[in-house]
Amino acid sequence: TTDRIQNSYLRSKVMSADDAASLIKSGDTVGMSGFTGSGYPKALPQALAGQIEAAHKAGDPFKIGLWTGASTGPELDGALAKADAIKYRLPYNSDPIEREKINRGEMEYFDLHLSHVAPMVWEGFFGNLDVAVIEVTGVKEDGSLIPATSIGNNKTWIDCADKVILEVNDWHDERMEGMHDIYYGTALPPNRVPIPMVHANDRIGQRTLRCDPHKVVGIIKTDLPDKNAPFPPLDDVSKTIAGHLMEFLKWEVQKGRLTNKLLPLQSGVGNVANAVLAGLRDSPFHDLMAYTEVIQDGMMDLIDDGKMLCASSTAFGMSDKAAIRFREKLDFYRDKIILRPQEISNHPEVIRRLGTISMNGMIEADIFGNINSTHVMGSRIMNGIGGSGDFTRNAYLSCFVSPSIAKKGDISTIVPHVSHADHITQDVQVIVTEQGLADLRGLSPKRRAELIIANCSHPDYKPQLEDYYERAKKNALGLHTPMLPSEALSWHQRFLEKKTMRA
Ligand code: 0RQ
Repeated sequence: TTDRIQNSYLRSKVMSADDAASLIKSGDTVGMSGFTGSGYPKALPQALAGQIEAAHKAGDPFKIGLWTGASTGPELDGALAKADAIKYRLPYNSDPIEREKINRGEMEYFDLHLSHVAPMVWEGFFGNLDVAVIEVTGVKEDGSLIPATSIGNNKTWIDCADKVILEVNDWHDERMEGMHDIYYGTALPPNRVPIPMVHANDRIGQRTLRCDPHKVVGIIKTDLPDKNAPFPPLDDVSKTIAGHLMEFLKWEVQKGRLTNKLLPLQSGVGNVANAVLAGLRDSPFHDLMAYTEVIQDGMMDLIDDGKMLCASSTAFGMSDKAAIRFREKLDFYRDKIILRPQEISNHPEVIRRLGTISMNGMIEADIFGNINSTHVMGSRIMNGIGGSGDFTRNAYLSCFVSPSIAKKGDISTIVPHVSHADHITQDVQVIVTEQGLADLRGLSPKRRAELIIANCSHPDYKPQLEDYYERAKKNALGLHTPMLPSEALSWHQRFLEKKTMRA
């Protein structure tokens, strides 16, 4: 990979992963690249994990703080969590080992809106960033960096960190150069100015990341693949949910509130979201755009079909198959895909201006339309809020999709009251399960409850919800949002005691 490092000064910084890892000290806060299974460093975190394990054996309680874009791969989060190397983590995680450690109380985790991370780091809210570890495709002669398959917070880590370590990864296709759009116009209050973006496919920045060469203390050469997770075949429940949403969007077109080009789409992670994208393939909609944070298989299919003109994102989240296709057809995709820093891909101002249609998964919804995206039974973190809050509050249409039951029917995802609130009722416009869709726009809490119970709840739980709601209407203190505090979380308590929410 030497020729991928075109700057001769930086070429002199090439070293082994072990040597680079030894530049990180106990107590350091490290900002690493990575968003979903894309563009995260792979060699250094594993070397660092080995060194930290050895330090622990020698009685040294070595730990670091770890900041990223979002979730990463097993070579990063998995390896460091396994080595008990992380004291503090932000802003999003989906690694199973790390999840266990967080839920056992062995690791501190701070979950925040993905668009907030970069500005809050700049504002100094989280303290000093000691080291940035960034995977890139190449280094240009002027020292600027060609990004890889995700941007995430890389710009901010490189700008804010005292030291920078690079992983130049040969596995990434050099032809990706030009797909990135790095905007350097953000500033802190009171000096902020509007972000000059009015279409999802506007380019407002530059193709490469700036980096002061004198901050670079080490470069590692690798050829390790991203971790692309397979998508299982679409199941009937997901297809039914997608079908309800397609009908709804067609109705919006009929009403004249949308055209067949819709508005820029944001789609969350997971199978249901992928099924919704698949549903768009056989729909009358065309000339679609995406303004999202993860480009997954379903979106690539839409671009291949000619249904989608452009997708703006901060990362890929592809299956192995889609990753191969991406390489084969990279010249075709180059002007149709734009990767941006996550403070721009998820920026509330831009999302509000473009008017996105956002579709995200959920853990549970309550009968008034509050959404829990993050916690099982109120206390066990699943992943994090990710970008769902950035998009939900600011979208033109904010939708949540989920099967109406989980864990073989022992859990109803429609409950009297959410056990944790991530998205409040005022932000949530549409809820869809395989049972049906509730369009909540303009409805008072009581009308929302009637519609959610009638359209979205599973038949096994509908009578139970109706019973609760009828009693709440009789006995609640106020009849604006009829709620019985002593019973509101009783379904969750029943599950904890009896392993089922069924009465
Ligand atoms: O667990 O795999 O052990 O069976 O949760 O559930 O139904 O497969 O749905 O993959 O879409 O995930 C909210 C977690 C949904 C996701 C969440 C269990 C269920 C299963 C997964 P098993 P499904 P999904 C852009 C936007 C927040 C971040 C976000 C998420 C597992 O969508 O992380 O939106 N969202 N980002 O059995 C107990 C319930 C449950 C439940 C589901 N009520 N109680 N367990 N499960 N409902 C992307 C980024 O920000 C990067």
